[in-house]
Amino acid sequence: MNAREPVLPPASRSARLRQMLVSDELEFIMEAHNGLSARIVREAGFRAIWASGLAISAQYGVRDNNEVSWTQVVDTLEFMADASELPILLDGDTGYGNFNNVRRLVKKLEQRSIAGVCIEDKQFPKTNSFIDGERQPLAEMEEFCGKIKAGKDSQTDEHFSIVARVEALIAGWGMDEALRRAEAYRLAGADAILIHSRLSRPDEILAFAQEWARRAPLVIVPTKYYSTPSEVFRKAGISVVIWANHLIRAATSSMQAVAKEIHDSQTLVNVEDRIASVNEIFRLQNADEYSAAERLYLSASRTSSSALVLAASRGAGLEAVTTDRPKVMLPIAGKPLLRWLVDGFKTQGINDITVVGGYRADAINIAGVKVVVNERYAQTGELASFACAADALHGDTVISYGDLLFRSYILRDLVESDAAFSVVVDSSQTQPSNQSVRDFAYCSTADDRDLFGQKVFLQKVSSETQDSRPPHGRWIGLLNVRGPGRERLQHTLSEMRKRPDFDALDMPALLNALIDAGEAIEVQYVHGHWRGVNDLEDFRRAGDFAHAQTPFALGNPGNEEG
Ligand code: SPV
Ligand code: MG
Repeated sequence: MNAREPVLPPASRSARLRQMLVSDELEFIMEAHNGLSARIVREAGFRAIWASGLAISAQYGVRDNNEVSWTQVVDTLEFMADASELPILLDGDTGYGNFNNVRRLVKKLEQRSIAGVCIEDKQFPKTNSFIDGERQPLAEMEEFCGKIKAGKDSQTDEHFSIVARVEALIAGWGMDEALRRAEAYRLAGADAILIHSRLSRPDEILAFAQEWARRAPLVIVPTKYYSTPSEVFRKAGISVVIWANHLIRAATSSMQAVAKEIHDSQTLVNVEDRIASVNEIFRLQNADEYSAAERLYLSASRTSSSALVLAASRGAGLEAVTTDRPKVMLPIAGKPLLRWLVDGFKTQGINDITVVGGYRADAINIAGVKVVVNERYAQTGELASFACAADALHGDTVISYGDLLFRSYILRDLVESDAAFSVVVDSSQTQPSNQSVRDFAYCSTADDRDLFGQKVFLQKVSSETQDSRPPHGRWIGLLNVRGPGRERLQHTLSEMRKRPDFDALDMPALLNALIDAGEAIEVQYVHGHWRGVNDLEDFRRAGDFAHAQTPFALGNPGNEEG
């Protein structure tokens, strides 16, 4: 390129359509009737779209008699334009009224980036040309010229095209009338002439083209004379061929066959491999772009998007009640322990919930959760269970033991933390109260109401209390991972996987490894208000705690513990 040549912006849609009309090449335009078909036309390689009146009315299940209002057509075009960057030539029927309606139509089309409109010289309301075409009354020629002039005068985009469609051959008025009208429309300002025919051979179209002698671009719709080789059109000097209705017809025959097959066989098994996959639909809808945007924009929101619940264990000390189910499925105040937890997540807007099961994972039947199974649960610890789902983590995630009950503010405050890592520590538990209590937390500062608003960080989690130094509380089994914390957590986990003792490790080992790797884990202190279910005594008391969380109207006995 010459260094002094200006860099031109990509041509507008209207400029591209105009270029197709005036170029010496034979161009092809494909019908679309909604956003999805518009995208499919683009992906097939076409350079422009015919927004067919027949196809748009058909996809609404009504007739091609202006039963779809013009504003409904414009709304449909908006979806088509959004779904495809291609120029769209609207089949504008008769212009939906007189010259004034054409002016308003052009204005609205320009506002929606539609590249041009084709109007036909019939009367409103129109009927499709292939239904008793010869009986259809034509518009008065002068009146139609007025519509063309009005449309051209009202466009603000110089490239917007108005194609004038001559129906004289369809209506049986003969070649001379067709030529007379085409010339009048050209002189009125039409950017191209669409000459239509209902014959199965192209003879009258070719005769017209010869007489016309390229006075203005010529557009044809060979629906009826479809067997004519395109080379014939090229030689005849046709500018644009419109394939006018083939996607609505393809969709129709495909839908008819599939509906019948499913109805008759009462199964999906015969059709699944013959139809577009659901993922293909997602792709056409540009679902990936949404996910990327979500990562970009929603990560700043204060809501964690997902939760991971560790629920692989049977529960030491709970063998008597867990022969047929894992601990998380024990009934607490009328519903499984895991249901309490899941409901708690949902209350905070966390709906993407994964549960890692192990022992009797088959018995985890909680609606609204994904279950991942640690098949080696009997030989492995918590960390190996976590690792089964850790690679799939995305977005902000709360990682939770499965045997927790807690007051809702605990989770709310945790997910509102801005920190890459944050944990909940109960400062009321600094002494081993029973055999199973572990996960003692050592923090940068002890819990102190005067500290309100100051940051406290985790230094170590240990199952042993250190004689020299009492712990500051107990980690209750909730970890929030936010923003860039996720990848750092995954990295630390992959390092730990190399350790020979990996199978024996628990979640505190992961917290300690993060701390050793220099991560700051923020502590959110609580003072009670939660329960773990570690043994039969916990199980018995959990019911009272859970009852206290239910609304008053459900018979809250009001004896909350903790
Ligand atoms: C349309 O596609 O709606 C057309 C072309 O107008 S035809 O149906 O052939 O008249
Ligand atoms: Mg039409």
